Amino acid sequence: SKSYNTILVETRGKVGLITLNRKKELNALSSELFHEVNDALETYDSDSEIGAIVITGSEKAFAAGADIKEMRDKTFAEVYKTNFLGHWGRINDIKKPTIAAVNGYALGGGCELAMSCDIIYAGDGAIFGQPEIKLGVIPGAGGTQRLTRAVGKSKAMEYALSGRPFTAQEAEKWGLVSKIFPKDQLLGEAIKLAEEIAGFSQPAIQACKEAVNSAYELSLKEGMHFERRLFQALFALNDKKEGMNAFVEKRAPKWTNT
Ligand code: CO8
Repeated sequence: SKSYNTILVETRGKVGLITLNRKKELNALSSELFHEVNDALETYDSDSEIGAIVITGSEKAFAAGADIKEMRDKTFAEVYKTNFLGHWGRINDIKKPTIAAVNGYALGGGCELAMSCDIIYAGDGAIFGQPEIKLGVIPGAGGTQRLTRAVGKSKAMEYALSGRPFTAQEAEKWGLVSKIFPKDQLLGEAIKLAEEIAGFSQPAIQACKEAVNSAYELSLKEGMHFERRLFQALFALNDKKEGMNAFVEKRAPKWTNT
């Protein structure tokens, strides 16, 4: 696999694992790091052997946010004209399921990166937050949008306006995080889930992700319509035939992703 400066990539069966690797800087999300994450995500997304992607950091930090040292001297004109960090949005176009395995700090852009993933699993000591207000700015990659949709207005306001951190236990209780594990078991559990997902028919998984994501964009009526149309469309797949035949014949299905 490719070698990068700020991340490690490794394939585990059908799972692509991306490990943020600026340990000393607590995985501060420099432009270079995010470009490398995008490149790794897009490479896995177009690799037919890969069915799901896990993003993780170190034990101390998933990521402590955008790189403040990189941002410090930038002016409005500069960031506006170059659409600074606009490339962070590329993760939203990844078709395969992404799981964030969060140990330690997930602050600012780190919290936003985790929220950009489809599922968040957290280690029991993980700390989340949107502390941008303390730097005289606001979240820029979904902290005011995804957090609000995930936990509701009052909590999103409370934490974005105060910059206070919140714990893995709180995040799980509010539904931002789907499960918590002891920190040394976290990555194994995230990979296990990813393996399970990667074991299904890829086009069905892709449709399922697309349908869930549409719940953020569409009215209930339009979303139900879109879901039903995707459901019906999947009847065109060989994998639909195989999945249902295998059930009736009491055997394991052999997916062909067609
Ligand atoms: N950027 C740059 N360097 C960082 C960052 C960061 N976000 N976080 C930590 N570091 C560096 C520290 O400067 C330090 O470096 P050095 O050793 O050279 O002094 C090293 O990492 C270790 O950090 P600490 O010594 O501070 O470690 P502590 O254990 O004392 O504290 C904390 C850990 C609490 C996580 C602390 O480091 C901290 O508060 N970090 C900053 C958190 C933060 O404010 N994050 C938000 C950044 S702004 C943002 O993310 C905006 C996203 C917008 C995206 C827009 C896309 C379009």
